Amino acid sequence: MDKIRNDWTKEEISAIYNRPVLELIFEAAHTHREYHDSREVQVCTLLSVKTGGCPEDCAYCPQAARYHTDVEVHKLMDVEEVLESAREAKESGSTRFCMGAAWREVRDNRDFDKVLDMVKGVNEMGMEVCCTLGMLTEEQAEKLKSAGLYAYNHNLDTSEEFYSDIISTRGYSDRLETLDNVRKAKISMCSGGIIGMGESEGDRIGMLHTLATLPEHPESVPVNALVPVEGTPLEDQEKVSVWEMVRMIATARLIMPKAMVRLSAGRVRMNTEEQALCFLAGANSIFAGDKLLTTPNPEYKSDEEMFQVLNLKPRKAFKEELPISDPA
Ligand code: SAM
Ligand code: DTB
Ligand code: SF4
Repeated sequence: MDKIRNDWTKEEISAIYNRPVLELIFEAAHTHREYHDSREVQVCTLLSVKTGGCPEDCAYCPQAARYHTDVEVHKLMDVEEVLESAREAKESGSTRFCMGAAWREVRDNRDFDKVLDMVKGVNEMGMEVCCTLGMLTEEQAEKLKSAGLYAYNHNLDTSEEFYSDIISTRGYSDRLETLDNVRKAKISMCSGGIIGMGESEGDRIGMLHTLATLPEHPESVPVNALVPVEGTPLEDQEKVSVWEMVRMIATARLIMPKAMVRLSAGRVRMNTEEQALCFLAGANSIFAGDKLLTTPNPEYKSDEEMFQVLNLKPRKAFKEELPISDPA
């Protein structure tokens, strides 16, 4: 097993990304089997606990207040309602429950206290609790940790160079600062990005480079394909080819071998064969349930069928994210 490296250069990452695709898949599949049980895929559930009306201008996002999309604004949900959803997710086989809020940043107010109660409640159910709430201070990260938060999702989305083409209301360094606060609070880090926003190959490599050269790799790296939403500036972006998803996933797998690589948004436009290639390339997690935060996702039933066809099984909660000793 090769040493985990944090000193990747962009040239090295680019050479991996550009390998002949079948070779790239083969190598990523090999590394995947060294570090993970390749028959297992973690099933996670998302819930938008506070929807729409966001002051940020992220060009991909249906929840930004300034774009006219079909998303209806909804204030922060009640704790009980959220816990009920988490129970249902658990019953359907999810082991990670991720609560998203359309906030620019967390504020120290009653809504945050409510989120802390949600975290506590979901943690008590024995699921990995994740939140994605925007920017966090170190103190807020510590409060979330004390309430039982397992992971925090905060995506870099793209490269530092392309970032300002997509978002003007905050900078790349703000993103990195929150990730640092998450690390300091010893919360598991989930950070990845989106492809299909008009970025170059260099931007994709740049984002992977930033993630893979952090002092510690994120434990979880979501790879999203843009879901173009009417009313957003990116509504007319073309669908990315499966080979681009495969290259992103395989490269992430090879340079951050221990991370969970999540085949996130965009699955509604992929068939089973295309998703199978992503699993072969090293993806080992999906979001289940017919909705992501606000956009459609495959139905439980079709994912169940896919798991059967591909002989995949849902991964248990809190499983050690380390090498398996006996891959029998
Ligand atoms: N407001 C918080 C933030 O921006 O960090 C949390 C919620 S935000 C919706 C979480 C992530 O969803 C974004 O960072 C982005 O990567 C992803 N996302 C949002 N809209 C998307 C879309 N249309 N297609 C693909 N991914 C999307
Ligand atoms: C991530 O990288 N993808 C998920 C999760 N983290 C929060 C969100 C995808 C959202 C897609 C757009 C929507 O449904 O609103
Ligand atoms: Fe707001 Fe997050 Fe959407 Fe950006 S991605 S507009 S911060 S909800």
